[in-house]
Amino acid sequence: MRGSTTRYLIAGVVLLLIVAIAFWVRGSRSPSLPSGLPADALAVARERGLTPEDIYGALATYVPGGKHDEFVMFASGGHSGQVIAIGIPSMRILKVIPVFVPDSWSGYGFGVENTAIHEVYGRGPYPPADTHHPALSETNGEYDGEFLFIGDKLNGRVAVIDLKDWETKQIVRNPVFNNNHGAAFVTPNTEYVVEVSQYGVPLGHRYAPLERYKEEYRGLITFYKFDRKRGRIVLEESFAVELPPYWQDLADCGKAASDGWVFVNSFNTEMATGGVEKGNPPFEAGVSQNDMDYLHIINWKQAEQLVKAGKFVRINGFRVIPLKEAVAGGVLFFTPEPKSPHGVDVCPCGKHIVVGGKLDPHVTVYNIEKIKQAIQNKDYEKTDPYGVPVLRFDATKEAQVELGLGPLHTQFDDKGYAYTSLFLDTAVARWTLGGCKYKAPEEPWKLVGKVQTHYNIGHLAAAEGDTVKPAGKYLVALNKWSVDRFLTTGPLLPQNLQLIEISGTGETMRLLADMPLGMGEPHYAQIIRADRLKSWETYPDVGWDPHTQAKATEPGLDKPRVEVKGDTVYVYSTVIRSHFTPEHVKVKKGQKVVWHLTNTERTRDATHGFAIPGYGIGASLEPGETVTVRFVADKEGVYPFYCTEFCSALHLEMMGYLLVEP
Ligand code: CUK
Ligand code: CUA
Repeated sequence: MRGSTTRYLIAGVVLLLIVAIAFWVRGSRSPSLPSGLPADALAVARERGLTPEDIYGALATYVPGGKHDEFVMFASGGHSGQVIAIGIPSMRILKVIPVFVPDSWSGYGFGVENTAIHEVYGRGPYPPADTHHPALSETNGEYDGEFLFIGDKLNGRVAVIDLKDWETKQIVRNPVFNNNHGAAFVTPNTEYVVEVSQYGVPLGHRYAPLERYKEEYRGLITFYKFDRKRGRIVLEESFAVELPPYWQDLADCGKAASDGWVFVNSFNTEMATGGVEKGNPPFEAGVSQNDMDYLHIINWKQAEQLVKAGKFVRINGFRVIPLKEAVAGGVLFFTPEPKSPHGVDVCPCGKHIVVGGKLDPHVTVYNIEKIKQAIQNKDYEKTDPYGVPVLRFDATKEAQVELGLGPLHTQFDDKGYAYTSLFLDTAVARWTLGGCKYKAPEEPWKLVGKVQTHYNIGHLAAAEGDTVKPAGKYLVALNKWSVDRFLTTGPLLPQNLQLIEISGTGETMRLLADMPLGMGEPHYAQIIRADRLKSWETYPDVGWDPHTQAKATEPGLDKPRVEVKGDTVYVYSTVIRSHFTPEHVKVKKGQKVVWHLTNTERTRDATHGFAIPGYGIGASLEPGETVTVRFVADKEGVYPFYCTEFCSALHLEMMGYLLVEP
C-alpha cells in the first residue's frame, strides 16, 4: 500500500515536470508578441505562427491599396529580355516593360509597326536577350526620372525606355561588337550611354581564328551619344575605343570628383583561349592564373577630343579610336586589381572607386586624386603587351577592406556606409567609407555589420545607391538561388529579391521581406524615389504615336473609313468602349492591308486590345494611342478580331470581322 502511494507520488511529480517542461518549451517557441497590436491582429499573428520579426517586416512593407510605394525599383528581366518595375517597400510588381521581346499587353505588341523592336526586326523572329544592367538617366549625378537604359549581354544591344509612358523607344545593336556586359551605364548628365564588351572577338563582326587571339581579337568600350530631346541614341555622334582582348567586365562612370572618367574591370588578362577538349586548361582555370588583372581607367572627355581631332577609324561606318591612338592620346590607363575582379562602383562623392575581387576576401578602394597624380607623374609599373601604361598599384590604392568571401558589387547610403554583396558568404557586408562627403560614426575602412541573405547574392541595389545623393533606408539583395524559401515550383525555382532595412547604424540591418520572382534572371536593379518620375496618365492627345512621342502625321486617324489604293487596303479604325469602327473589314486574298487603329478614349486606364487570329497581330492601345499594323491578307477565311483587354461590361461584344474573300 505504502509502496504504491510512493509510486503514485513519483508518477505525479514526473507528470507535473513534463507538463511544466512542455509549457516552457512552448513558451520559448512562441516568443512574446508586441502588446500594442489589436487583439484580432494578435490572434492572426499567433495562429499563423509569426514572430515579432515577421510582424515588423510585414508592417514595414505593407502598402495599402490607394497608398503608393515610396520607391520604384527597375530590375533587369534577364532571359525574358524585359524590365520589371517593382514598388518598394511593398516588393510588388507594378509592371513588366517589354524591351527586347514584344508583348501584346502593351502598345509594344506583336505585328505593330510603330515600335522600337519592329524598327529593327520587323515582324520577327525576335532573338532572345539577356538583359543585365538597367541605368536611369541622370542630371548632375542624380536620377532625373526621364529615361531608362538597359543592356543585352547576349547580342551586344542597348535599349532606351522613355519613362513618360514606360515604353521602349529604341534598340541599338552595336555596329562593331556582338556581346557586352558593362552595359548600360550613364555619365552624370547622360551625355553618353556606355556599353562595354565582355568576351573578346574580332572587331566588326568578322572571322579570325582563335590562334590569332592576341593579334586580332579585341575588347571595346562604346560611348553612345544620347539626344534627350529626341529620346534617342544618335549613332553618328557616338564612338568607341578599342581595348586589348582582356575580358572587360563591369563598369561605372565617374561622378563629381571623377567626372569625365569611366572605370572598367577586366579579367582574363592571361588571354586564355580555352579548349579543354584539346587538353588546354578550361576557361575557368585559364582566366584565373594571374594574381592581378587590370582596372581600366578611361578618360572619356579626352576621347571626345581625339574624335574631334579625327583620330579614329571607321569600322562598319562607326567611329572607333584605335588602341594605339587611345594610349598616345592619354585616354586609357590601367592599374592592377586583385584576382578576378567583378564589380566596380564609384562612391557618392566620386573620389573612391571600389572593386570587388571574386577570389579575394577584400574590396580594393582606389582614389581618383591618386590616380590622377600617378598619371601626371607617369608613375608606371610597366606597360602591358599593347603599350597601355600600368600605374603603380600602391600609388593608386587608398584602402583594402576585408569583408568576407566572394565580394561582388557595392552600393552606398546617405550615412557614409558602403554595402557589398558577398556571393560565397551569401551576405551583405556594411562597411565605412573614409574621406567621403558622407561620414559614418565608426572608424573608416572597417567592416561594421553583416546581414545574411538567401541565397547566393549577386547584385544589390540601394535606394538611389549609385548617385551622388543616395537615399539610404532600403537595400535589395538580388539573390540567384531561393532553394527552400518558397513552395517548390518544379526544378526551376524563382529568384529571391530580399528587402533589407538600412536606416540604422552599425550592425543594425533588418531583413524585411522576401520576394519570389519567377522570371529569369534579374541581374541588377536601380531604385528611384517615386516622386522623381513624371509619368503620363494618358497620352497627351488622341492619335498619339508613342514611337515618335508626337501626334501621328497621318491625317484623319479619328475618322473611321476604308480606302483602297492600288493593291493596298487602308483601314482607319477608332477604338472606344465598346466598339471598333468599322466592324466589317472586307479584303480580297492577296491584298495588302495597312490598318491604323486609334484609341479615342481620354479616360485614365481605358485601354483596349486588338488581336487578329491567323495573322500574328496582338496589340494594345492605351488611351490616345494610335498603332499601325501591316500585313498581306494571304489566307482566305473569316477572322474575328477583338479587344483583348477587359475594358467594359460589353467587352466581349467589342469585336469585328476581317473577311478575306477568295
Ligand atoms: S553581373 Cu555581377 S551578379 Cu552580369 Cu552585373 Cu550579375
Ligand atoms: Cu475594349 Cu475590351
